Amino acid sequence: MDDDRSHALTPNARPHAASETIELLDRIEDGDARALSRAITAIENRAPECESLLRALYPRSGRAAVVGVTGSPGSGKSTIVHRLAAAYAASERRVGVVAVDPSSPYSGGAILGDRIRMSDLEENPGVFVRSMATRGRLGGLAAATADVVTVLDAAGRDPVIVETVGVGQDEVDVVRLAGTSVVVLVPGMGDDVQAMKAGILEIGDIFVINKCDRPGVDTLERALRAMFALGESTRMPEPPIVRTIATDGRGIDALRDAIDRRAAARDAAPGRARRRQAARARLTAMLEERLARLVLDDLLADGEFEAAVDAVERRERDPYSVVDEVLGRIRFGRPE
Ligand SMILES: Nc1nc2c(ncn2[C@@H]2O[C@H](COP(=O)(O)OP(=O)(O)O)[C@@H](O)[C@H]2O)c(=O)[nH]1
Ligand SMILES: [Mg+2]
Repeated sequence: MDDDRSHALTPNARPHAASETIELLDRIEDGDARALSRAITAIENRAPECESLLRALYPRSGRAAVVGVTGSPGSGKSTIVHRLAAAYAASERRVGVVAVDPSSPYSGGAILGDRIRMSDLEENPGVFVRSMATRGRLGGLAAATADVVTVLDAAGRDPVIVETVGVGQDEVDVVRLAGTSVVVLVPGMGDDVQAMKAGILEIGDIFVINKCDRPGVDTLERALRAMFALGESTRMPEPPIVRTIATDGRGIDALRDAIDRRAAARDAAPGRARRRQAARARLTAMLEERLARLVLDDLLADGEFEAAVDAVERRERDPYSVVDEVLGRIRFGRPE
């Protein structure tokens, strides 16, 4: 067979692979769930063959409302996403759900307490659910999530709802990819402070106060409004605050309305600014991932990274010179 490297430079060099890709592409566009699954698995594994597929799918994406749902663990994101997806599916929308939450019950991993079961959602033909593994990933989470969203979008899923824990830069990067971000807070936990810390407040388009069956709802709403008033002028108009009790579905229709209103206004100035931000976040995420892969896969010898970790931990080396030395190989390592 021909050399993989030359193939990478000339994407159409193997007509066989190309026709396979075209077939998968057609099936994805037809809404074939098996084809979707296959493509997403390839993306998750960062399989090289998924790249030509993504290149072809990208221009066909951009129609779906991409909704990020973020908030602390246990705030009720999965329950909300479940209700929301079911509500859209009930009105003939074909919904995509991506869970980027390591503790998410979609993943089938350890399920805490009475967390909602997602199996009925997975059996809903109008809803395609997929979870993303977050462990052991180096820099690629946001990029991989963006690719999965692209596939679902091109497959006609609309909305595409992404659940993610709002902690850590990786997660914030994921949220930035969404056209609309929903921040879930719960009363009585000093949430105002939590939200500020994560930098989530600035990127929230819609705020949900979930667990409104608990005390402290008014206090939280006042704290939120006070923070909007303090914010920059970019917060005009103030983002809507929706009260929900996700466990019994209360407020989900109002949340859906708020999401749809934003989606309808996507060509207004804030929507355009957000799309530009999303494109920027996407390019940044992809550059970070590619660079990390280049360094870890191509520049470092086997075991070299762990050896450097040991040396830095023992203070035998400093991380600055390690990074300088490794990046130096990009400049000097190129063939003439
Ligand atoms: N009391 C109450 N519990 C809720 C509500 N929404 C979700 N929960 C519960 O909160 C827990 C965490 O919910 P989950 O959706 O898994 O949260 P996630 O970690 O943010 O995805 C579960 O036990 C839910 O049943 C609500 O509105 N009121
Ligand atoms: Mg969850």
